[in-house]
Amino acid sequence: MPDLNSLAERLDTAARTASATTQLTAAHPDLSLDDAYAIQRRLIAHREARGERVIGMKMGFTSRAKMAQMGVSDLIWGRLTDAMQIADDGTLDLRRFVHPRIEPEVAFRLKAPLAGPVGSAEALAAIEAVAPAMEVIDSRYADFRFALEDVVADNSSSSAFVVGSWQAPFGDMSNLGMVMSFDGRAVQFGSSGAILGNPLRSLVEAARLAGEAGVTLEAGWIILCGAATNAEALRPGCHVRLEAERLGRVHLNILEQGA
Ligand code: OOG
Ligand code: MG
Repeated sequence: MPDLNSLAERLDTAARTASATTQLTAAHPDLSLDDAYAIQRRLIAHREARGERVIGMKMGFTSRAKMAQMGVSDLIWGRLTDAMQIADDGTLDLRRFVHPRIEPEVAFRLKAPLAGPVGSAEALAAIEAVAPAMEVIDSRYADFRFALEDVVADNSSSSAFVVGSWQAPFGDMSNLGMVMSFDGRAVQFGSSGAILGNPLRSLVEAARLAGEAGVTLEAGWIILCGAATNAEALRPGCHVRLEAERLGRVHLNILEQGA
């Protein structure tokens, strides 16, 4: 039986020191998905002990592009803490990460709690606001390679995120064009429809998966619905912009190395 506490500690150290570690499943091939979520919970407990606060949830592998890019085909989730949020047009120092990538997403902010099986109408009624967002993912595993259990234990690679201006949810969010650019050059483009057909569907799945784990999506929480396209490797000095139809723009500046 693997020692879940020590595995959580290993991942916490890897994240804090920006140094890659080996996949947990290499030494523990029978690690279960339940074990992986238990490790994730312990990993986040270390951060809470250092004063961080859970402010939301991220969904992963909600698009075919992401599943194909990472060779995984199950929905996963992770926890967002206040320390992970960067202000719109803020600056990020890549030295905090091992091999960070960025991806275009849609974010919801909740005005009512959600937990367990809910329908689309109930999920929509719980949304206070919607915004364009980008997630910075950084696997703590060497070469960004992992099995499903590894990535779940590693908080589903979540590392940082930036959210644009919030607005009230509107009728049809199922086919909004999204263009992510580096220094003005488009590097990824897609549609919000790539996210389970509609980002609203991702919220329904988030409530279901959270409910299975005994977690409630709380009022005020931010839910990242998952990337609409592949992730792009970040590089020093780069200016990243996401432009999303009807949702607007969100920006992130990457610090020059040595600055
Ligand atoms: C896992 C996280 C996936 C998404 O939006 O699909 C994810 C990874 O790709 O390392 O955040
Ligand atoms: Mg993501």
